[in-house]
Amino acid sequence: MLIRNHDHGFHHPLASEITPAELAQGRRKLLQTLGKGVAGLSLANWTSGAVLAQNQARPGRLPALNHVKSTLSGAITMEKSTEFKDATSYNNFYEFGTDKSDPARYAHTLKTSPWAVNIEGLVKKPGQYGIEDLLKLAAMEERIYRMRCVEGWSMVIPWLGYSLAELIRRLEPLGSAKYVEFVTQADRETMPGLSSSVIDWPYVEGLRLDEAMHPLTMLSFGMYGEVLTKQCGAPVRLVVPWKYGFKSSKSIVRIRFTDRQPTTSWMKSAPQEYGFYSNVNPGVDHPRWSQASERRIGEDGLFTKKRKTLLFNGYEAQVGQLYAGMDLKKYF
Ligand SMILES: Nc1nc2c(c(=O)[nH]1)N[C@H]1C(S)=C(S)[C@@H](COP(=O)(O)O)O[C@H]1N2
Ligand SMILES: [Mo]
Repeated sequence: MLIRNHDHGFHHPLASEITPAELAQGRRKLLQTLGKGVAGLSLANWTSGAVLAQNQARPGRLPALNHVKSTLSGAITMEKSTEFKDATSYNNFYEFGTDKSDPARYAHTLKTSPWAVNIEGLVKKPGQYGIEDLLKLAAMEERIYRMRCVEGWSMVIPWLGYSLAELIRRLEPLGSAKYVEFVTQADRETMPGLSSSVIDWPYVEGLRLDEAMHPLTMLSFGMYGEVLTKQCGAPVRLVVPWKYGFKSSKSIVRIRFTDRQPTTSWMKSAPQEYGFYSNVNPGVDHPRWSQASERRIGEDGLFTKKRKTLLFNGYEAQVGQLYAGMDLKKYF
């Protein structure tokens, strides 16, 4: 599971993999693009000029997003960030296949423009919100979060976005709203993984309203200073750093406020393995493996001693109160 295959043909080559000739060509393209103005940036045709930084799209890379460093407690870990190439080549995005290298190989077909998120259910301001408006809704911050996948690997990612609470507050949830459901893109034309029935598509996730409103919960549009790569959930995804990775739904198209706990895709396919909460907890094992330790992608080899997993993935000081008095073995 942890042996990585580096021979997987990127569709957005990394700067380090580009030859001098390609570099020169890329520079020419960039100059042409700059001549046309921001609107001419093909990679960024889904995003708005307002949030793009001055000096865009290094050859072979995605357009930059203007941002400030977050001052939120717990938003910056001092641990070293995972290499961009590792964070974008070892992924879970079942809509493009179940192999860790499938998203990097196949997600280029994902159509991110036009894109809108439908807001539904128990809110005063439902409706369709275009990605351009969501990008401008609140100050874009960089937050460096520790992430932990249920399968035992972890990463450190510099995300760009803002607290989901910024959006939720503006939508004015009704008093009866207790949960938020996130539904993601499911398009047979562009997502080859949908032909498999591992998941009852579309991929659905959910949070309790107070978890969704917690300042650490992010609506993310970018990573490493740039717009999100497709394999990482472009153009907009959730980031919930104290929960296992599968709670962070990618390529969101619908957000629904409800009074009942949503039935998530993973609860449907294996309820005894994946609970609604799925808080990172070294003391609660997955039925088929231990959750006590982890390997950091790109840093820990197969024979390195594993790292100890932390309760709430190390964010206990920030989020522990949300679960005061709850039996975490029962509500796993
Ligand atoms: N739509 C969608 N979102 C998804 C998934 C998926 O298969 N489909 N996989 C989840 C899982 S299991 C993990 S670990 C994270 C992985 O995010 P990353 O590839 O950016 O590390 O995305 C989550 N979000
Ligand atoms: Mo995961």
